[in-house]
Amino acid sequence: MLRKYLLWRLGAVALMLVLAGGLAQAQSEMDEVWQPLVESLVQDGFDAQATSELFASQGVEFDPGVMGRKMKLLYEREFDPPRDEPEPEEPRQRLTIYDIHLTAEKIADIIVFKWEHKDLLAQIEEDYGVEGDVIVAILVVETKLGEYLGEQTALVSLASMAVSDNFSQVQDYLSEYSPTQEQADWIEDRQRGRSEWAYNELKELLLYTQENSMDPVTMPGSVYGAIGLCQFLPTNARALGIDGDQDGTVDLFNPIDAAHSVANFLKDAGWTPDLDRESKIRVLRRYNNDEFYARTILSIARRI
Ligand SMILES: [Ca+2]
Repeated sequence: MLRKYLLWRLGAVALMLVLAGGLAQAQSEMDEVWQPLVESLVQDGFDAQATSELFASQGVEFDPGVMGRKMKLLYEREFDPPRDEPEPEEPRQRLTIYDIHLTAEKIADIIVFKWEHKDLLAQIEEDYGVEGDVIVAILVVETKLGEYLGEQTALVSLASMAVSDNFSQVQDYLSEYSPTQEQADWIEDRQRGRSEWAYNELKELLLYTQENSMDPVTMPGSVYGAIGLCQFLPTNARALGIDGDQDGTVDLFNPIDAAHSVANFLKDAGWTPDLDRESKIRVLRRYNNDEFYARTILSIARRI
C-alpha cells in the first residue's frame, strides 16, 4: 500500500516537474520585457499559461520604435528643436486626395466592390441610415478596401506601447536633440498616459480575438493597434462591431462585417440621412478626429 502511495507521489511529482518545465520553457523563450505585462494581464483575469505562451510566440517581439517614434513627434511639436535637415527650398506640392485615393486602378476596384456589394450597401442604408458611398469611401481611405491592413500586428503595437512607460526606452529616438531633464520628464509623462491607453486596448484586443476565435499573433494592425478593413481600435471592435453576415463572429477583416460595423459606428455617433454637410463632418471626426480626413471622406463619397 505504502509502495503504491509512494509511486503515486513520485508520479505526481514527476508530472508537476514536467508541467513546471513546460511553463518555465515558455517563459524562458519569452522576452523578459513582456514579464510585467503578462503579470498584469494575469492579475486582470487572463489565463497565465495561455498568456505566457502568447508572448513567447514567434513574431511577438518588443518594438521600442512604436513609442519611440511617437514621442519624437510629440517632442518636436512641443519644443520645436532646431533640425539637422535643411528646409526644402520650395514647398512640396501637397498631393490632392484624388491623387492618393482615386487613381485609375483604385477607381476600378471601387466599381467592382460597389457592384459586388450593391445589395449589402442598399441594406445598410436602410438599416442604419448611412449612405453606402460613405461606407465605401471610409474603407477606401482606411485600407484601400482591405489591400493595406497595417505593417505589423496590433498585438505587437499595443503590447510594445504598454511596456514603454520609461524614458530610457525611447531615449535613442531623441538622441539628436539631447533633451533636458525637464523635457525628459515631460516625455515620460506622455509615455505613461499612452502606455495605460495601450494596455486597455491590448486587453480589449485579447478579448475580441478570444470571443471571435481569431489569432492575435498573426492579425495585422496599424502602428496604433487599429484592425480590419475599417481600422477600428479594439475597444470599438467590441463595443460597435457587427456580425453582418451572421456567421457567429464579428470579423472586421470580412467586408460585410466591416461595412456593417462602420455604419453602426456612424449611427451611434449621431449620423442620420438628413444631416447637413457640416454635421456630417462633425460625426466623421468621431471616426477620425481630423478635419481634412472628414472632408476627404465626403468628397470621395460624392465622386464614386
Ligand atoms: Ca461575421
